[in-house]
Amino acid sequence: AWALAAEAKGKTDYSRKHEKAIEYGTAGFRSKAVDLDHVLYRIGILAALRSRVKGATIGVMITASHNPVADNGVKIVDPSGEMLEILWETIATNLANVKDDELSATIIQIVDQEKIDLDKPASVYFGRDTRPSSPHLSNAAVEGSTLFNASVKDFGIVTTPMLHYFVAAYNSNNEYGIPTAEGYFSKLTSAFRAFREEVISERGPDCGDYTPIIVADMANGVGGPAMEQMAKHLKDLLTFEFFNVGEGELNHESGADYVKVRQTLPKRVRIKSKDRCVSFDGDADRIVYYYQDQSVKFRLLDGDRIASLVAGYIKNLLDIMGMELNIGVVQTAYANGASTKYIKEVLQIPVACVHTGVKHLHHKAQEFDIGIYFEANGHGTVLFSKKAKVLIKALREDKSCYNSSVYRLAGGKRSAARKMLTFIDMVNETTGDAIADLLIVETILHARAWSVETWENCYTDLPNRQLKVTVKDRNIIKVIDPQCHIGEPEGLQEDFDRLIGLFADGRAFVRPSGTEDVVRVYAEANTQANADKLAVHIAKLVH
Ligand code: NG1
Ligand code: ZN
Repeated sequence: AWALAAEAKGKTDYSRKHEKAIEYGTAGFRSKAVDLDHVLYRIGILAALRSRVKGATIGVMITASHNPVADNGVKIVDPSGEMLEILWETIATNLANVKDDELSATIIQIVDQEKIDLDKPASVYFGRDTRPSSPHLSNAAVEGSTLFNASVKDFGIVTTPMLHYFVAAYNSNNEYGIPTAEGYFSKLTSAFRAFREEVISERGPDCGDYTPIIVADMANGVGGPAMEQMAKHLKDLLTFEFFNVGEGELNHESGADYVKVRQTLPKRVRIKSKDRCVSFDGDADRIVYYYQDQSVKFRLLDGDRIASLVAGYIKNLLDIMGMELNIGVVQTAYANGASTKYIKEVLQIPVACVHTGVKHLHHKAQEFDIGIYFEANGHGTVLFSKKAKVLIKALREDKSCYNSSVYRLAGGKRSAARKMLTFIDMVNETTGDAIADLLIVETILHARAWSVETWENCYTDLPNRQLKVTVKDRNIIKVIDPQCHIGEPEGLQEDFDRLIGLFADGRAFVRPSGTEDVVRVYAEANTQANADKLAVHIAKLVH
């Protein structure tokens, strides 16, 4: 171990060239790409160690998602496709920040502390987004893993959720799926096709207000090539018109984050009134829907809408199946208040609120038999417990109804069970996945025979505004709960409360971002002008 650790230190290409500290945050490490050489190299080493601890393949994804093109980042994917365990986030932060001459000792410390046997095999899967800096950073990480004798498989340019899927599929001995791009597309699209056939065999081909045409803004990220492949599989069922598929700068004036935060159309997209449009983010783990109404007003259907749509439909299938499963929706403070109210009061489904950060939502959703989690920004998925899967499968196989007078009813139950099972195959249970989520939304809209407007009519969003404030040290702000009440600086929450009290339906909070050097401000109120005003006043209190 000492020999390897000493050799690790010797790689001068990947020496630490600056003193800036970096933290494994809500989405791994993120920073300016030029500052990341040593971080990627060290993460490559750490992934090789982690693989030995878990006795499984580990993933390393090089991306900075929706951030500008000059940024980059990296995150580790654990064996079942989930985010890196929290304890190891600290280990990763420490390893990324030590001085070059402390590197060997730090590696040895991890090896000792975690009782890692370096003679055991290790295996690491790599993926990266379309950033110009990604190939170089990927090489740095691959070198780190190879030095520590890991076998390495580089999937090249793939979406973040695809890499999560590859890791989960491989470690499940192909039970979750085949760990190749073709395996991924074929799993999702076969399920999509099977679901449609089930609906059409029941109802006939008439799908009411649903139209199978989608305008898709790919933000010049990995979603472009991936979606073009996916679309080929489904060309008889869905028609896509793609924009921002690689000709321009990544995430520039386009993509899910731009559309959501600015509440406006992406640039370089041609749409007609009522076209159903989607935007992905740069690594295709987020999706938002939108359209332009007759008065050319922009209408957004964000992650909260997707959660409501999915939760309502699943609850409906459960009712048909007569199955009592514990279903819940998980949101963060960024969820629109109207969506929370709708899910609780109209759908009668419990809603949990957790701290921002995908891992918090994912963990909470695992507590339900069916846990639906979405961030307002469009990142989310649906998780099904083992128990749920077993019960639904048993119902699908239930033949008792063949001889009974309740044939029709039982047939309906079995059909709902078949739908649920194909639905499970269509979601990416490892993480939010723009492609899988698009297929889910299209499936439900088609099954319900809804247009995008019918979907939007479920509830009316409370007007809201998000702002960013740059401060000297964003971490002096400490939030104490998922609703983002302020613990420190003392007295700030009281100032907020006084201000919020002046606005009808007012709600507002701030928190330090985990991915950018800013404090984020969110405000909601009865009118757009009031939401804007509240956000600006809150921002002033933070400055
Ligand atoms: P930060 O920068 O910590 O707000 C953003 C999103 C998170 C999450 C991470 C990536 C908002 C307000 N924040 O984090 O929800 O998606 O990126 O995991 O959308
Ligand atoms: Zn992303």
